Amino acid sequence: MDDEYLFISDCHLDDSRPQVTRELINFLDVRAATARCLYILGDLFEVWLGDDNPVLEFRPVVSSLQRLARKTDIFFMAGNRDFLLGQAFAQEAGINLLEEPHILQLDTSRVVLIHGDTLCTDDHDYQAFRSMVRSQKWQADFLSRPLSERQQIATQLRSDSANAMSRKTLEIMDVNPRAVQDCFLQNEIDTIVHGHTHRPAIHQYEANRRRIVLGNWTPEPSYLSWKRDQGFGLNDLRI
Ligand SMILES: [Mn+2]
Repeated sequence: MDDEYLFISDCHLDDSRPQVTRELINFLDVRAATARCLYILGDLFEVWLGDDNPVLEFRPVVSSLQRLARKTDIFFMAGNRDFLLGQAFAQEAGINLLEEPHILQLDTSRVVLIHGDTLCTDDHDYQAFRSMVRSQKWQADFLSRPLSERQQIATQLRSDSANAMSRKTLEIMDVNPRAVQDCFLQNEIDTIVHGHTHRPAIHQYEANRRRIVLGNWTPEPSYLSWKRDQGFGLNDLRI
């Protein structure tokens, strides 16, 4: 029981989907409470405008994280929607921020944890956008603006992204096979765990390598577990 590791991503919490928020709180309070570690690999929130923006709808999530943090080590890695989540929020919620990529040794497996968007290299527009918003200059400028203005910018960026996505093929928005191979080699690992693409699966490659894709929580909440002697398993939360 105490050596169990859990992984989730892409809950996309949003006040328009209170059911997902309730399911996450239940997961944190019950399922995750017996685990040793919980890794949240990005896009926990649909949008994050900065730690100074008090989102009342998410206060129960913060309380749950605080309760869980007394028993379970919680780690968070940013996604493409909540990359502005910072140290102030982490400290309050009792979670530890991780830089991407993060390497984890689980028994004989060397695992890399990433959000997953860096593997989608066929999406050139998105990669250019990512470089812009991940730069310190852009972030400092964005966070210096009043909340109302940040909200407007975020809404505009999201509608631009939705428009662009409607013109892209499914292949462009999935991982690039070459980027996957590079990820194995550069990090000298045998297992990649990531979210982002919303295509939960365990892919096997040559040389005993594998890529585990976490599911998105809308519409079906799910999580990945790892235990010594059992290995990895993708689990549906509603069963
Ligand atoms: Mn994502």
